This record gives sequence, C-alpha cells and structure tokens, in this order.
Amino acid sequence: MVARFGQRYIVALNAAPAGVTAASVRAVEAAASNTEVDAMGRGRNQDIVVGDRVGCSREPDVYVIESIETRRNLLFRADATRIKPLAANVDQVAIVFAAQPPSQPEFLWRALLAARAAGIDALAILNKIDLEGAAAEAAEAALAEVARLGARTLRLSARKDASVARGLLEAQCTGCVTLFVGQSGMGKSSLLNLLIDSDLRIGALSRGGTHGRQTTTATRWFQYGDDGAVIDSPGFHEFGLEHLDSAHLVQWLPDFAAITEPCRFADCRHAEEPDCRIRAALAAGAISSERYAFYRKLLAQEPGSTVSRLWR
Ligand SMILES: Nc1nc2c(ncn2[C@@H]2O[C@H](COP(=O)(O)OP(=O)(O)OP(=O)(O)O)[C@@H](O)[C@H]2O)c(=O)[nH]1
Ligand SMILES: [Mg+2]
Ligand SMILES: [Zn+2]
Repeated sequence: MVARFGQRYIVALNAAPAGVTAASVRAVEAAASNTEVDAMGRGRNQDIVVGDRVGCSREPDVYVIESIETRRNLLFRADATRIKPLAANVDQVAIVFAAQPPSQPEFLWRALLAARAAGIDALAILNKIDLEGAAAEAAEAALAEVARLGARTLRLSARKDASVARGLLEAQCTGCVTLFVGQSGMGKSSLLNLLIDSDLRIGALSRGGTHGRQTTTATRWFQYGDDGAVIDSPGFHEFGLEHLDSAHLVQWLPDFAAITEPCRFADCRHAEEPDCRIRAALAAGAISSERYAFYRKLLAQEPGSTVSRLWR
C-alpha cells in the first residue's frame, strides 16, 4: 500500500491549508511535535517543498497530500545535474557567509540574483565578525559591495556576541518567513539556534577543508513567534543559475539595471554589439570589471531546463 505513495513529508496541521515543514525522510525521522504529522505525496513526481501549503486527506494510517496551493514564490538553484527548489512562499532569503570556511563573493552575488529572479527580498548576513585577518577583510569588502548594490545587510557573530546577534536577527526576522541559505559551515544553524527554542546540530570545530562537510542535512521549517518562521537549509557549494533565462539577467543585476539608456540594438546581449550602454558603463567605471565578468559567465552558461515548464 505504501508503494502507491511517493516522498514522505512533515506537515503542520495548525493552519489551513497545512504547511509543509520538512521534505525528506531523514527530517521526518528527526522531527516530532504535537502539531506535525507525517504525510505522503501521492505519485512519484509530486514536487513538494518546505513552505508549500497543502491539502491533506486521511488514509487509515497516514495523511496524504492531495493538493498544493498556488505558490506566491519559489526559490531555485541548479547544480550539475538538476534544478533544485529550495523553499516556497518565503518573505525573505537570508544569505549567510563568513570568512571561515572561505566563502566566495560570487556565491553571494548568485544567491542575490536568484532571490531577485524569484521576486523574494534578500538579506546578506556576514557572520563570524569575531574572526580577523585577510579573509575577514575580504568578507567585509564583499558585504560592503553588496550593500552598494542595494542589498540589506547585517554583520554579526553568533559566537562572540550572541545577544547582539539575536537582537539584530529579531529585528529583521520577526513577523515574516525567512529562509536561511549559504555555503556549508557559515553558521546558519548557529544563528537559528539564537532565534528559536531548539538545539540544531552545528558543525564540528575540527572540520577541515574548504568545502566543509554538511552538518544540516534537510531543509526544515520552524515557527518563529506567532506569525513568522525561520527555515534552516543544508549548506551547498555552488549556487547554479542555469535555470535562469539569460535574456532577463540585466534586470536582476541592480548595477546593470541602473543603466536605463537603451543600447543601439533592442536585443543587445551586451557582449560584442556596437553602441552598447552596458559596456559604455563598464568603460566609465559605473559597472566593475568583476561584475561584468560575472555577467559574461552567466551569459555563456548552458541554458538549463526551463523552470516554467517544471515548476509553475
Ligand atoms: N568564530 C565563529 N565561529 C562560528 C560563529 N558562528 C558559528 N560558528 C562556527 O561555525 C561552524 C559551523 O556552524 P554551523 O551553524 O553548523 O554552520 P551551517 O551554516 O549551519 O553549516 P551546514 O549545516 O553544514 O550548512 C561551527 O563550528 C560553529 O561553532 C561565529 O560567529 N564565529
Ligand atoms: Mg546547518
Ligand atoms: Zn548592450
């Protein structure tokens, strides 16, 4: 009988429609609270993510997800093999980065772009400001740069100034649904532990290497106050954007979108075309060479499978 069903989920029944709070078998085993129950998706290809609002029916020994409410948004990333949805119906995505393990500014740019493409507000959080040295300075510079690009930013330390960090996070996260994303080891779970009454597993101090082993293994929703939530997610290394249509890239890059004068060709890709306003802005220093190189990298990437076909 179970064979009829697909992936297992946890849904919270304290709301109508019910909300999906976890979407992996591992998380199902780890979590149990009074208002949450195991539920099954029907069929193999039912793609349900944390944050989805679902309609459930009750079979004798299990809840079954019968329907998914229309999503107000859905954040994606791509990796080498497929497009992965991260969470649905969130108010903001908090992108956590730090000097250690070394993080790349490009990850931050990519996450900001993905949020903008999904129509979701973003908050860039530099954690571990207790660290010092060249990597810490580079991380501060990366934060300053995205602030110049218009991103909301926070700088804090979950370890050294926990109460200050808690206050800053509270001010940004109260009353809304916040998805925490970032490379592994940046301190996402450490920050969530400051906000909610839980004891999320955090990474071991002795963990070596630059890529960092994942400590959090499943995306998980936690109620935060009466009308908010925070969502922890497993770290990952690459924020692939192959799912995005390159024709729209400029509108998702604030420094590019600020150039409103039209190029000579209406379909200019801002690559080799004559009389290009974007390249004129690059020559004038209004767009940095790093950001332009980033744009060209995205432009050159293979278009992935279309998100609209898969997910909307
Ligand atoms: N120095 C310093 N270390 C911190 C700070 N916040 C977290 N850490 C440490 O960073 C390591 C990783 O923390 P986690 O909270 O597990 O990181 P994560 O982003 O949840 O990692 P994944 O679950 O693997 O994605 C742990 O050893 C923490 O103790 C901080 O503010 N300063
Ligand atoms: Mg974690
Ligand atoms: Zn152009």
